[in-house]
Amino acid sequence: TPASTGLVATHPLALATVNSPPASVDGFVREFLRELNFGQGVSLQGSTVNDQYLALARTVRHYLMARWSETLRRQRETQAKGVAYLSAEYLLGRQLGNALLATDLTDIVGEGLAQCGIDLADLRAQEVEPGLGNGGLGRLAACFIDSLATMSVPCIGYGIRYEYGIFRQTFVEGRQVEQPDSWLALGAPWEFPHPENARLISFGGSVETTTDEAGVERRRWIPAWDVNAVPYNYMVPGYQNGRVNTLRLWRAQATDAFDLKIFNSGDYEEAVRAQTFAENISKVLYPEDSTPQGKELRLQQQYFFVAASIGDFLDQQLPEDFDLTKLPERIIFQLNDTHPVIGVPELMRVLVDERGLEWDAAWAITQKCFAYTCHTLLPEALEVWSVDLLGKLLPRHLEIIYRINDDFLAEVRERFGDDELRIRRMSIIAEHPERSVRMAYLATVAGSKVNGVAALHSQLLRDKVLPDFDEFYPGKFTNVTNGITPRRFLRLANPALSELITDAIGVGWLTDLERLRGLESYAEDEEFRERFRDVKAANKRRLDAVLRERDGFTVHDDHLLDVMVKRLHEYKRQSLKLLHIVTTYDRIISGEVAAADVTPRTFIFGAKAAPGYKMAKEIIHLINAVGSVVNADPRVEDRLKVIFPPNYNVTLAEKVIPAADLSEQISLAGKEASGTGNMKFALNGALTIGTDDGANVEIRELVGNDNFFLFGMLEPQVEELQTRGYVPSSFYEADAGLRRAIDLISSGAFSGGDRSVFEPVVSNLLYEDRFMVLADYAAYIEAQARVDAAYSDVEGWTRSAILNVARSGFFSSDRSMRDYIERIWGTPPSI
Ligand code: F58
Repeated sequence: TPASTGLVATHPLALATVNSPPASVDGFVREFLRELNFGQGVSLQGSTVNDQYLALARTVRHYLMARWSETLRRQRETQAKGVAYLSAEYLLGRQLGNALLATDLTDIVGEGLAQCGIDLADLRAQEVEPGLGNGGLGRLAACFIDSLATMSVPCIGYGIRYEYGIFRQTFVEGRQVEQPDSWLALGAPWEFPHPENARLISFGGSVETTTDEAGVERRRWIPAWDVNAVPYNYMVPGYQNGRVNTLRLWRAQATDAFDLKIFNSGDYEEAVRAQTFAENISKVLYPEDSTPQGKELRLQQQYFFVAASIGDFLDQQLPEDFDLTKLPERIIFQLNDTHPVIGVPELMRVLVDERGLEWDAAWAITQKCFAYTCHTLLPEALEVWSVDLLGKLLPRHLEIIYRINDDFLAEVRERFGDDELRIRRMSIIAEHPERSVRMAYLATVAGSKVNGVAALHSQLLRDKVLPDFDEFYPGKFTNVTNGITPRRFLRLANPALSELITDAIGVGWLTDLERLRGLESYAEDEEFRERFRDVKAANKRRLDAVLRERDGFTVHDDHLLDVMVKRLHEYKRQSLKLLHIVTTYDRIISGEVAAADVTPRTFIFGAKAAPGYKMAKEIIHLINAVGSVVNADPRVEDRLKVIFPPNYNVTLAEKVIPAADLSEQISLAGKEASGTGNMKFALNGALTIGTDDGANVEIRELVGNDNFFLFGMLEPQVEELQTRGYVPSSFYEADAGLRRAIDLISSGAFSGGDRSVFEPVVSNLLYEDRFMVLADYAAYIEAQARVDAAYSDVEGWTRSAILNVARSGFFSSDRSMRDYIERIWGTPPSI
């Protein structure tokens, strides 16, 4: 509620909610200089690039302010149903370019800055991206909130304002070394902190039974310690549509009001210790990309942001007299993976303990207010919390979870009788190896819908991961295939291609991406194909400039650019890509093929490994080692280059993807839930070499078999080989090419003759190979030969690349949002 002074405004300017600066070059320059002088406190002449960037960001923000204020006002007035997207991660990427695009100010700002003697590009380059996510899951959240704003759907994104985002990766002698990501150090011009709206979030303590005035027994949580959650608001501008939604990230701040709590709880030690560490809660993003660790701090983070968000929604976004039984008509809390699932018992606690609702009424509301998105198939990635830990940190929530489980299992018994095996399988509480809460099960029981992130993934989720639940809850499971925002990943990242597209099919495609279909006929237009190739070559030169300056790498614009960028994980199989490189290299140096007959290729890797993931780090080391040897070998000069720029992030992705010819999507079938990089490449005119996995399946269906290089086992074949018994060394024995590649690595050729260095990687492949790299090797090499042949037909390749762009409209996150609205949320777009 806005603070009121009780005075009545009479000045005409004071009557507008927000006064927008004029959208003209002069208007901009005036506003910009005002920010520089009075915001930064410097003269233009005395300003640094950082001063100028901060002043520009704040100036651009001014242009969004009126839209934001109007969006909030309208929402308060209409109380339209909206989405609260709950996500522990938002991998936003740089904000400036997107804000300029949303306000259509790029030209005015470029011109105004030029008149001040400043190059807009220099200021863009000054921005440090907020890396508040690990990879696909965090980037997906960022794409979704962009689309919702652009489609005028009411949405609040809720998350954590980590002081340190995903670590900055450096290489020391080819090995990954992590550095802290101090993204806030030079200023944070996009955020609006609101310490006055801080919320108190409690932890620990115990639960007691009390009797209320009506003589009814009620459970009451007596927490031991607490922390303030301070909201930081960020604008989420829609694309040139006058709408600005909100992203609200919470920062933990120590409270000083703990003396009384200590008194009450008597647990002095815990209270003091926890108080000291309270601020650690939003200190750093966990850099684990697939195996969640059952660390207490992580559970604290999860509860911290979810409790703050649910509380904020109920107390701040709803009218005071709101009838809570109508909550499902007003909001849907979308759970981005299991990280926010503790919100389920939290909403129950608030409704029952604080708002006095009966359990059944509260449960009926809760079940309609949540929906759950699963992002994985790896069993080790399914989050569980030990009952000990959960009970210590959130004793009342544990009780509530037990009650939910009891009621649920009673229903299961009613349907299936005392089928103890089934009951044990379906229980939210696992008994082994230790008693723990299965968060995915809790989310499935509580959620109105459960969705996977690509067609194949959703099917496997139903068939393999949660089959009992699928049987028990017909209609609960659904699919929404992921998407990517074309604003950032086509219009901003690839302005040259965007212009070419608009030249061909006119405007309008950026918010209606299926219109790219109109490009299909241009695939047959020779002049268009030439222009398309020119764009690709220009993007390679742009990448060359970026990488030269950044890391000293060069990119040739006449090489096939073969790119694998994603987190380093064994299931994604960077080592398969590596075996292809080593094989190609070996064939040349052994004289089996003439260098001149090999397609000139530059291989680009980008990948961070979780700091504790040993094997992933060994593979990074091996990629760098192979790169050093190959790049220095005159026998393959100008034919093969391997480059691995450190610290792959959204900013670098925006430069790499538009330059790529070949997109590597080579996970073991049945392991990659969806992938979203795969979509970005196709949309930017790269052809995919890929397995039948995740969203690759849908990409291939859409772009056509002839424009996609499929290889490898299908998921059922993977299953079958697993059951039959997979012996990786038998593939080594049977394939001479594979043997030579592996032997070359073992020989020490990439480790200065030291055979021990990469021994762990080699033995893992030969004797374990959980993700069947060796089994798919031959098929992969054969598919790469198809790539070479196709690439040698310049016109044919260009035709395929254009068709990839033309047929990728489906992968707009706008479409994903329409699917969520229709299949899960039931939120009407509001204007
Ligand atoms: C990814 N998951 C999937 N998890 O692997 C990918 O296939 C999918 O396209 C993407 O989600 C979006 O749906 C992923 O990125 C994480 O990073 C989690 C971070 C926190 C710990 C557990 C993994």
